[in-house]
Amino acid sequence: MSMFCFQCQETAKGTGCELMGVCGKTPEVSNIQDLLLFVTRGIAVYNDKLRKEEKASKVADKFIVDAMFISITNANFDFEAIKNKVKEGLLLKSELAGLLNFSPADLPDECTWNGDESTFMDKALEVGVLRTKDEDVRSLKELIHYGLKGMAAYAEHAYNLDETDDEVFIFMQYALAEITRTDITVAELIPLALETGQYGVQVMALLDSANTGRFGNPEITEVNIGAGKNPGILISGHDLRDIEELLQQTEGTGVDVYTHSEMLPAHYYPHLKKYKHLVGNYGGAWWQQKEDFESFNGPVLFTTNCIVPPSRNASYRGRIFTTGASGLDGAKHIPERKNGQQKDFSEIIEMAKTCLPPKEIESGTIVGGFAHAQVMALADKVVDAVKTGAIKKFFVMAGCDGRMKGRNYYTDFANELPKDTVILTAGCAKYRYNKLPLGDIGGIPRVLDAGQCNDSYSLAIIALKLKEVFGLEDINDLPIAFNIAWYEQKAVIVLLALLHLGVKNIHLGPTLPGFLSPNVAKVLVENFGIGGISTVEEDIEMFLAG
Ligand code: SF4
Ligand code: SF3
Repeated sequence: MSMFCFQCQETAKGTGCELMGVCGKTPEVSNIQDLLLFVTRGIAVYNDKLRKEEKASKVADKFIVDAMFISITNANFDFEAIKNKVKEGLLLKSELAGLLNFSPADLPDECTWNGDESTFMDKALEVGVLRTKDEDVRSLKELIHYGLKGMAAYAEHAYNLDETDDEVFIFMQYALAEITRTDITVAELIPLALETGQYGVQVMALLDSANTGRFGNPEITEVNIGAGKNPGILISGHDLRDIEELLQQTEGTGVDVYTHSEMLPAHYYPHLKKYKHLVGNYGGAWWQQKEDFESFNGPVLFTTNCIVPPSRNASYRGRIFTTGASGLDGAKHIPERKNGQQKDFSEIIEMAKTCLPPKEIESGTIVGGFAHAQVMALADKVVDAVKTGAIKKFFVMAGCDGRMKGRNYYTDFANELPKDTVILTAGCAKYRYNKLPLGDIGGIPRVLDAGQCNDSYSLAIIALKLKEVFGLEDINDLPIAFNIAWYEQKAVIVLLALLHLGVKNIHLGPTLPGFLSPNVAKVLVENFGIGGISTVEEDIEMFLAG
């Protein structure tokens, strides 16, 4: 075994990638990410202790968030960049150690290890997931770890929009410190996992306020999926500050901007859709990028996950740029903002001018923008439709898309749902059904897209408001079923957040996480009614009966 990773839904054989990541992550990258997480946990322990002396470091707050985000599935494949981050982390760790007024006796290995570069790869092999021998403790520690990675991603986007929440940083560091403990028990880890969900809600609320505060509330928008005549830049990932700056810098240059995958919801925000050269959304979900990028013809900018490493002969290889937590060896990385200046996208814009316009691969429009404020503006209509029986049930089908063949289930499920049901979606899971002609119910589209995966928060807010309107005691008494698709760790924080909000009977597919040990899975089934998926027919029958 040269690596071990089981953090995503596509993990090899459903149990773990051991030779090479199904995602394309090499053993070297996987191991250096493990080392980065190890050093990061050490930083968290120190900062947690320094906080008690009122000396917590803001630099550490940011470093931890960056490092966790870097290790999310499909975010960063750049070995050198991650190694440099480890070195930066080691320096920061010893700085923090020097700030403490006392020398704690029982520091974990995460704090005391301070190897030089020549020892990195040997140490990396000791500190990955399998360092925890007990499979239930390992399962819960990783569940929390993955939830924290999702939390870090959302905290980073909010940070980029100048919004932070100290409580989120404090919890993240406390939880990371807790999972360094070798004596921690299952009984302690279960409540910690649920508490992670509580801060998951908090960080999604923070990001919602950062996004809507700067860009306005998402509104119903028809998004063009065709192509125009100008050369274009395709922007992917989740960071709205990046797309805003790209739009500002491309204005008047004759270069159009298109969104890909999780950047689609940028079109729903008033202060982003106002840019006339934000022309449309190009292609499908992240895993279709190989075909989409070939035909796009212009440069592609990744602001976050999900990157699929291009093959050696991919024509678009030299057209890929990364920024933020994302990285890919061989791709140009656009550095962070400095001294209040914008990121400099000029090289991408100059490249775009030399490229052919995108080839049109489809035409028409898709509709979205049904985040909480917009749905609440339609509340009377929605409530009436429920009261008259025109809408019998809502299906929350938020989450991620992925390559697995079995994900056709979600297309079939959407197609087969009775016509008096409405799908509430968020995240790239929507690409399995957002171009189907599913119609509407009295003017309410049967697929209501709230936005990115973090906008699952909107779906929770909508559910809580409906609970209030219908005077119900329990969110589970609403006519809402949860059939969530997951892939990477942002879906883990969304799941933990829903559990924290008291949502029961969530079905998770296309397969249950490989990191859940049988005993941990049993706890989730018995206490929260979590289940997998079966056939479309059986599941629709089960959901409609429930
Ligand atoms: Fe495997 Fe997923 Fe880890 Fe990639 S992220 S190495 S596919 S488990
Ligand atoms: Fe998709 Fe990667 Fe998860 Fe933000 S872009 S939802 S998979």
